[in-house]
Amino acid sequence: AVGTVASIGAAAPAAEVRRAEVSLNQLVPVPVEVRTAEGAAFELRSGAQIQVTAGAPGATDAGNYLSTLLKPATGFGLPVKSTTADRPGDGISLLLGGADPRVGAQGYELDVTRRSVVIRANEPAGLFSGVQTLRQLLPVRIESATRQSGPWTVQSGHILDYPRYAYRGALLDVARHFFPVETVKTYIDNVARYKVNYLHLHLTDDAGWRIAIDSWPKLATFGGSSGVGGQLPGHYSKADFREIVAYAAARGITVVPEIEGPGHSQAALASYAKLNCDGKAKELYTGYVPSPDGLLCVRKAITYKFLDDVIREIAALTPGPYLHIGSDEAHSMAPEDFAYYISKVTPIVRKYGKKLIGWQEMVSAQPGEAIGQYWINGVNNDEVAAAAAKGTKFIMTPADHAYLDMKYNDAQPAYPLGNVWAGTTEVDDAYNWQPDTELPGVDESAVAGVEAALWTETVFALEHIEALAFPRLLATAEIGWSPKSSHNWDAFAERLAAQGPRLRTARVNYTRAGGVSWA
Ligand code: TNX
Repeated sequence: AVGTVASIGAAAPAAEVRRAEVSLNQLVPVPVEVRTAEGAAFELRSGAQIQVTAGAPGATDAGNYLSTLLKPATGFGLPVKSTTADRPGDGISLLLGGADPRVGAQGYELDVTRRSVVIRANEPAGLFSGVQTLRQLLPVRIESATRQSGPWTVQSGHILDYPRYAYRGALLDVARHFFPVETVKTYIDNVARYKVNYLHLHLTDDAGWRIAIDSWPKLATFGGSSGVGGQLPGHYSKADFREIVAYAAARGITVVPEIEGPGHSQAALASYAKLNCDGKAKELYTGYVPSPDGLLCVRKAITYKFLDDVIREIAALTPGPYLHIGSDEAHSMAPEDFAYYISKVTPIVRKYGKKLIGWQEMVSAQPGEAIGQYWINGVNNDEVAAAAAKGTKFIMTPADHAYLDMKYNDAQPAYPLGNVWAGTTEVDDAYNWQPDTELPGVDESAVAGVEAALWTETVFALEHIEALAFPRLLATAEIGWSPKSSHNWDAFAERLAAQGPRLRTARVNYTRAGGVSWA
């Protein structure tokens, strides 16, 4: 129903009163509390301003982001102005401080009346989330890159919203195949829509080293000169990486860099002979499965000089709190050697001021200060449960639900696009799980958050990334954000269907996956 016109009382100005096109009940992820109000919708008009709390750079950032999002389709100027008023007047306001304590550091309140939209949060993160909510409440054509006609309505009402988990990640593997900065930016743009707040970049693997390290330059120039199947070589300069970090931050997203070891390290071993136990450089690896020769030489001192240099340089490029050290699938390594490696790398990460995240294989060996990332059932369940009992927190990325590189179904062609080792994953498989019951011994108190992982052995281009990630990333995003009590496939599927036209208008190459009545 586009722009239904209702009449208002004789005392009111003789303006049209519009009804909104989008309901407050259509959001992904679904908010904690929604109250719709009867009556006129808010309408964004050409003279509108975005008022932000004065003296709060985070509010200005969120305001600038909102302004940038709304300009192309509306054609409006939407200047961002500082305000000291606690209750500013008409238009859109993004206010920092004084939100309901229940919304915490990442939540927000949204109040929409005929005259104004007010987003209030305690921290900038909450304003960024509120901006995404507001964006989804505007008509679908707000997503167009070219000017569209209004009216730009938002349904009146109140939303109080905050995440179930503080960490809601998206992993992008830029190591198996390298993706240019522009591709990463587009992915950031589109995961941000669903309140993802961490971008985990898998920067190194057997098939490629993708980030410039000044003290070990051949890692990038040689180690980055190939990829799986020999295809899509490349690496980020430090300036490129800083650009990604800044672009993400301007959308409320923190980058988590991953430097893999002790397995998945053949690109480094090929770049420097001295990193190898036998002093001979390995060949570049182009295989699809983990290289059997991709293990660092853990008893050699130079290995830790190398790691100290790399982690120092990566930490200096990373404003966020976390640094991921990999640690998966070093199965052929003796457990003492693996434990030795973890015991050496842990203090390096600490020394450079970062919190360590590692894949679940690490938990038996690390002293408890790190965050584990769960990805596979049946490898070390008991160790994971024991670590959780001692206080280790886990990011949950179960491969059979949250691996975006799995094929949707067997009807999909074998190549390219998608693995099957963890089974096929339709949208309902991506949605029907719970982080606190996925693994015995890992209950709600042990869950730091969730992450959807896009490995790229079979992925060559942005259109592939998008076809795999959308819509399944929305399932992980909703599990990570929305209250457990709201978890309901039918309700999700209905709201998800309404995202289709929005993604299409935004030129996101989503898959019209089965089980959803796509609009
Ligand atoms: C397992 S997840 C891996 C990745 C692969 C992925 C392919 C993890 C910690 N290891 O190296 O890319 O499967 O699905």
